[in-house]
Amino acid sequence: MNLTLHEIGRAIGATNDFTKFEDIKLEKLEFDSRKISEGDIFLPLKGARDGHDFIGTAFRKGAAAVISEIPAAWPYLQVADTKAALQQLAQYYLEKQKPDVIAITGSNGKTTTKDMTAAVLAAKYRTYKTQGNYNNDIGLPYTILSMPADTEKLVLEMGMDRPGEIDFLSKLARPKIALITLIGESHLEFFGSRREIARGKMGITAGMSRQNPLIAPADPIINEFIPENQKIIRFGTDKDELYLTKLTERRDNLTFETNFLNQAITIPVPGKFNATNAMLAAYVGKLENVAEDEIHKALDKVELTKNRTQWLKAANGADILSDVYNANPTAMKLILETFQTIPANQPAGRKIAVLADMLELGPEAPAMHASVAEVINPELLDEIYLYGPLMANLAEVLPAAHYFTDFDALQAALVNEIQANDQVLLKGSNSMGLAKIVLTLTGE
Ligand code: 2GN
Repeated sequence: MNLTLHEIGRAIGATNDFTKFEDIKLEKLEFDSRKISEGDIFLPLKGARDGHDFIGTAFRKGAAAVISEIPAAWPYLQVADTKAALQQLAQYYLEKQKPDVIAITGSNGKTTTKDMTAAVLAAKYRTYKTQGNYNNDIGLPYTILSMPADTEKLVLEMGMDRPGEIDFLSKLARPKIALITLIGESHLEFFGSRREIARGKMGITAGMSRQNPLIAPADPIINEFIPENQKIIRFGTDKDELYLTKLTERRDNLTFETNFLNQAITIPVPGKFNATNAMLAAYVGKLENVAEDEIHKALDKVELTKNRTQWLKAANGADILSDVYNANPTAMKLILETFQTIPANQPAGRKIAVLADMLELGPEAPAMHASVAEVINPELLDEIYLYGPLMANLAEVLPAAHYFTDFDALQAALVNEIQANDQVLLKGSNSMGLAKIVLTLTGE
C-alpha cells in the first residue's frame, strides 16, 4: 500500500493526536475483519453490523492500526465518518501513485469489458483491476487502496446502485479514459427510464478532462448528456468511429474483425456482445500504445471473472439473479432490498428468494442470520427458501419460509416449484453450492 500511519492520518484529517503513535508502514487496508493479517490497517464500516464492534477482533488478528469514529486501545486515527475517510484516502493514494485510470460502466458487459481491457493493458503495463463486484462507493475506494504501489494502469468498474453514484466515483478516480459499454435496462438499476440510466452512466465524465476520451455506444439516448467539448469516440455501426466488420460465431469462441485493427481476433468466449466488448478492450489498448500483436495475444487467452451478481435465464424461462460472490450480512441485505424493489413479471410472476448460510461469521453468526429478517418484506416476496444449519436461525423468525438441511431436497423442490414467469434470487456463501443449483436451473 506504500502508506504510513502518519501520512494516512494527515490524508484523512484525523482529529486525535496520532503522531504519538509510531509512524509505521501499513501493509494493506481491510474493512472486513476476516481478511485482516499482520500489519494491516482496519477500517470499520457500518454495514448490517457496526464494524466498530470488531476492532478488538481485528487487532487480535494482527491489525497494526485502525481508522475509527471512536477512540481505541490501539494505534488509531479518529474521524467523524469512516466511509468518507476511506474515500479520501483512496483519492490521496491515487494522487500519490498516479496510475492512469480507465473507468468502465454499462449494464451487463462491464465485467467482461473490464477483464478484457485489463488483459490487453497487462501485455505492456503493470495493470490492476476491480476484483469481484467491488464497484460502488465502498468497493471502488477499496480497489484503489488494494492496488500495488507500482501500478501503471488501473482499470476500474463503476457501478450504479444509486442515482449520482457514477458521477461521485468519476470525481474520485479522475479517469484518463472512460468507457460506457451499453445503456441497457438492467434489472439492478432503478432510474425509472432508459433516459435516467443514460444520465447516470454519463456521470462517468464528471471527473475527467474534456480532452480525454469517452468511448460510448452510438445510442442517441446519451446525446443530451454529453458535456460540451467532450472528446468522444462512438461505436456501433459503420457510421461510427469503431465497429465490427466481420463476425464468425462458434459454440465456445468467436472471431471478429474491426475497422481499426489489421488482423482478425479470436476470443475464447461466445456471444456477439463479447465481440463488441473485446473490440472496446482492443481500442483502449491501441489508445495506450499496446502493439496490435500483443492485443491479439492477450485477447486470445483472456480469462473472465465468474461467479458474481448476474441475471440469467432458467431453461423454463424464469429470471435468475445469481449472487454467490459476497457472503456477508451487508451484501445479503443489500441484494434482498434490491431484489424486492424489482417489479414482478406479468402476468402472475412470483418473486422467490433462496438464501443459504453465510460462513465464517464468528460467534454471532446465528444472530446475523436471524437479522436478515429485518429487510424482508413479505408483501414483496412470494416464497423464501432457506438452506443450511445457520439459516435455521432465520427460519425460526420467518415461519412461512421453506427450510432445508439437505442440498438435494432443496434442489428438487426448486426445480419443481419455479415457473416460467418467476424471478429467483440465489444468495449464499460460495461453499454452500448454490452455483450448482444455478447450473441445474439454467440447464448447463
Ligand atoms: O456489499 S458489500 O459486500 N460490498 C463490498 C464492496 O464492494 C461492493 C459490495 C459490503 C460488505 C458493503 Cl457495501 C459494506 C460492508 Cl460493511 C460489507 C461487509 O463486509 N460487511 C460485513 C459484516 C457486516 N455487517 S463483513 C463482516 C464479517 N464479520 C461479521 C460482520 C460482517 C465477521 C466476524 C464475525 C464475528 C467476529 C469477527 C468477525 C467476532 N470475533 N465476534 N467476536 N469475536
